[in-house]
Amino acid sequence: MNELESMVASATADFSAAATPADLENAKARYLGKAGRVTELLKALGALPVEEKKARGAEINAAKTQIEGALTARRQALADAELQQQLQAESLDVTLPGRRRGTSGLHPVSRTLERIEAIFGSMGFEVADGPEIENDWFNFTALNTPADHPARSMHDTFYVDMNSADGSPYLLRTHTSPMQVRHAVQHVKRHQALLQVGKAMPEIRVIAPGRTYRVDSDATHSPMFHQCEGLWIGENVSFKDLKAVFGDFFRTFFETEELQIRFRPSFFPFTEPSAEVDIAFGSGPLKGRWLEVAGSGQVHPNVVRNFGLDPERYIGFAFGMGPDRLTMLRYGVDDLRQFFEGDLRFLSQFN
Ligand code: 2NM
Repeated sequence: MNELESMVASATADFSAAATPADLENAKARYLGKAGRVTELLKALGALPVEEKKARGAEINAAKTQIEGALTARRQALADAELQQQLQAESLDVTLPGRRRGTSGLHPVSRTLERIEAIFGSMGFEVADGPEIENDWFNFTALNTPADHPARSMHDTFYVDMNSADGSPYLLRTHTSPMQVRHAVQHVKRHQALLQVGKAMPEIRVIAPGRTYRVDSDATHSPMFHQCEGLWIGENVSFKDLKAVFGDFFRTFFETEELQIRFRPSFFPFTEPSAEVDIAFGSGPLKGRWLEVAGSGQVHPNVVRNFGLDPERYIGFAFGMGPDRLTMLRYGVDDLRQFFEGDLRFLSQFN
């Protein structure tokens, strides 16, 4: 092997040994760079006699071409390897099944609440909203519930370890009536100008659906449960209107015309007289059985006064029902607790 051949062999070996493009460029510089071996040889040509220059130059250039060829081949090989590595790392198996997003749906009790709102909405009722943490006035006092009433005891009501402005502790609302009180007070304030000149105020017609809390837990009671209360106050609103509203509501809610309604005398602090409301289906698995579905009554004069109205002029009815219970009846569920355990195998059946 002559000197040029061994230089080509050595360059080829150096290039092969270069593991990265940077190593390769360093190796290249040793041969083809400004002070590289090929460049040095070409510079040395100047010192040769003219007749040797041409042949020697051709030999060196042939070696240079071989080295450049080896360099190009190695560059390509390194680039190919890098591409292969990248393809491997970013490989995507398009035959794998896609990630499932899954479908979602409403909680069965939410479905009931939506139905209640839609049905009462179609009868001209507004939907009230309000806080779940209440004070003593809105939850009890305004509703004519006396200080010694058992509902106010620690055994029945969840109290919050913080006092409201009047010095009594905040509590988790035990019914949705406080929303009705808030709504009625606002309504009366809004129409104060009419009332002051003795004109009739637009009727209060509102429902108050939402979460409520009581110290109670078994198959038919959950410490958190839902209520929907209703209130209709005007100058001429009577029990017959209540009966008509309930008839329309329950027939629409349960999608049957064969439905009976009856009222049984009862007692609530906020209504007088008061009545429990029972319904009986004319067909289906519960046919002919009286089912208690609501409490109701004519709003007590003290409560009407707390709304800011004159009970001699304004009168009406209120009612309260349990959307959880209505959901159980509509779907044939027998354990209330299933609604609140969050088991999707149960909950997804309603979607
Ligand atoms: C019931 C039964 C009877 C009721 C009363 C009121 C208000 F705000 F007018 F005083 N709201 N809801 C009421 C009346 C609730 O639940 C069983």
